[in-house]
Amino acid sequence: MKKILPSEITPEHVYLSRREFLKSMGVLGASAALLAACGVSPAAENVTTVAGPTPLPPSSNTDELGDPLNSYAEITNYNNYYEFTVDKERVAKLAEGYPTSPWEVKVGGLVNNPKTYSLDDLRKFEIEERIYRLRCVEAWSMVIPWMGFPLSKLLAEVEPKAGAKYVRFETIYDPEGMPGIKKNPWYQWPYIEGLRLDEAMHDLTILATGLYGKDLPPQNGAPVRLVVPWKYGFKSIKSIVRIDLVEEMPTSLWMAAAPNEYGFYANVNPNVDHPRWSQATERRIGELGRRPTLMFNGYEDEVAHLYAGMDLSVNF
Ligand SMILES: Nc1nc2c(c(=O)[nH]1)N[C@H]1C(S)=C(S)[C@@H](COP(=O)(O)O)O[C@H]1N2
Ligand SMILES: [Mo]
Repeated sequence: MKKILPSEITPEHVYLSRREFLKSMGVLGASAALLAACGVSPAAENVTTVAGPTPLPPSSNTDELGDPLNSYAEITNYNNYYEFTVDKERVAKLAEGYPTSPWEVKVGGLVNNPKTYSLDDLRKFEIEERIYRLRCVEAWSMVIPWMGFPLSKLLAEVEPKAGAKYVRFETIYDPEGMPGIKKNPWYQWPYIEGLRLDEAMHDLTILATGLYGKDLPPQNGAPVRLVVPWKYGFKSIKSIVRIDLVEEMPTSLWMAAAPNEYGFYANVNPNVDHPRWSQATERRIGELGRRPTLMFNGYEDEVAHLYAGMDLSVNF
């Protein structure tokens, strides 16, 4: 099994000492032009930037395949977050200032130690950097330096009972604060997602609380969202308020909306087309042309064993 490169995982103390180092170099607070000149912040093209905080440089300019990170501006201005709007370039503006503190994540269901996590409780987990590809089912992709911690650490604290087979995640339901909910009433809100327990326990599966070394902005799912890099992006549910261990396979918002188009597993697979478009290639944001889509989004060595014996063209 392929190991995750050390460059993909930076414990917080290493991260913070990098920050101190950069501060001493006078890099922090420097202009975007200087950061770009240092080669740490690839310039965004075709993206209108909502004024935001200056990103901290991540530990590497590329993912483990050598592909460059997307810029902070790209990652925070081209979003899918239907609770706000279906227009990817307007999510940032509409989500600006959305209150994400205080916040609680209720973890329960089939567990021995149900617990409600405050933001302070979540901050007690050791934060790691994870540079992951995000491949949307719509066939665009980005490389994103997330900050977060393995979901398995949180699940270990609550102790799933023997009967727990799946994990069900729920996004905040706030029709007054999130204009897309009322504008798109045909969806079954709140946004729901699910994982099999072994997928949830896999080390690649994280709860992300930041990106580019900063707290997540609202448009990316603040204050805490799931990231499952080998699955289509819609599995990576944002702004989570509930996590339940359950016996039955949860029905996600997308399964309820279009079961023939969006399955429970939703593993990235270039050989199984969406009924309305090919999944063989993708458009990497910031690049011209298209690139081939990789099986399991390039994480095949790490995760293929989870699906041994399953027909992935049927269990999509
Ligand atoms: N609650 C919620 N989570 C969500 C979505 C959404 O509309 N609502 N969109 C999903 C989709 S389709 C994708 S591709 C990713 C996009 O994450 P990003 O905007 O941080 O790149 O979020 C996923 N999580
Ligand atoms: Mo997506």
